[in-house]
Amino acid sequence: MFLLGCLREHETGDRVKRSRILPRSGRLLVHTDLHGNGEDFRRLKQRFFEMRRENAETHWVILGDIVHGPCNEAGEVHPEVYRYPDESWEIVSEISQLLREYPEHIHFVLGNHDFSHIGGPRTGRFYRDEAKALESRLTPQQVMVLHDLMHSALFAIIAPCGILMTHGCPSDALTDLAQLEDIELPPNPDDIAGRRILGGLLFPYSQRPEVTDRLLINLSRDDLELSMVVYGHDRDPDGWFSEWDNQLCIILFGAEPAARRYLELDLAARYRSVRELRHGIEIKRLYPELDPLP
Ligand SMILES: [Mn+2]
Repeated sequence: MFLLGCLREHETGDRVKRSRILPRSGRLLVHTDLHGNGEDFRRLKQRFFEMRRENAETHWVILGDIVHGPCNEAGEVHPEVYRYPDESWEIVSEISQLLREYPEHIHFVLGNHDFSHIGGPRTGRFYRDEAKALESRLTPQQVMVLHDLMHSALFAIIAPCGILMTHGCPSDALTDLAQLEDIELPPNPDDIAGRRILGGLLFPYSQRPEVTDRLLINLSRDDLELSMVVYGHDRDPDGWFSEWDNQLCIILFGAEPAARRYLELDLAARYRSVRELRHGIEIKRLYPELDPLP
C-alpha cells in the first residue's frame, strides 16, 4: 500500500474513464484550444464561477490543446492573434488543481497538442518540437504534473441536449463510446483499431455531413438523440464556423479577441441543429465589451 501511494493514478492499474455523459439539467460552458493563453483562460474560469453561482449544476468542458503558445516571432508578425505570453504551464497547473476540486463538473478532453506530450505525434507549428520546447522550460516535477493531466484526459463527452464534444471533427470509426475505454495512453502499437479511433477524434478538421450523421446515429440511444458535433482544433478569423448543420467549430486561438467564441448551453434543452444555436445566447463572444469585427 505504501508503494501504491507513490505511484501516479495511471500507473496503479485503475482504469481512467475516457468518455463521459453529462446530466440532463444544469448549464454547460464549452470552449476549445487555449494554446497557453492565460488571459482567455482566466476569463473563462471567471465565467464558470459566475455561472456556478447562478446554478450549482454548471459544467465546464475544455476541448483540448491547452498547451503550446506562439513564439515571439509569430507575435511580431501577427500581434492581433499571436502576441501573448505562453502560460501553458500555469494553465496545466490550474486545470489540474481545478479538476481535483471539481471532478464532477470540470471535464478535460485531450487535444493533439496535449497528446504530443504522452506519445502522440509531435507538433511543430511554432517550434520544431513544441512538446520538447515546453518541457525544456519545466522542472521534472512540473513535467510529471503535465503528463499526469494528459494521461487522465477524456476523449469524448456527450451532452443529452444533443451534442457530441471532441477535439477534432470525428470520423465514424467510433461506433460505441465503450470503444474509447479500451484505448491505452500512449496507444498500444498493436491496437490498430484503437489508434484509428483516437486519430479519428483528434486530427480531422471536418467530415462530410453524411459521415457525421452516421457517427451521431451510431452513438445515439432511444433516450439520447445526438444532432451535432462541437469541436475545435481548427482556426478561423471569424471565431467559429459551421460546415453543415451537424458540425460546429468554436474558436479562440487564431482569432482576434473580438471574434473569439465559446458556448453556453442549457443541459435541459434539446438542440436539433447547429442553426438552433443563437449568437449572443448559446454562441458567445469571449470579449463582448470589444467592438465586433466588421
Ligand atoms: Mn488541435
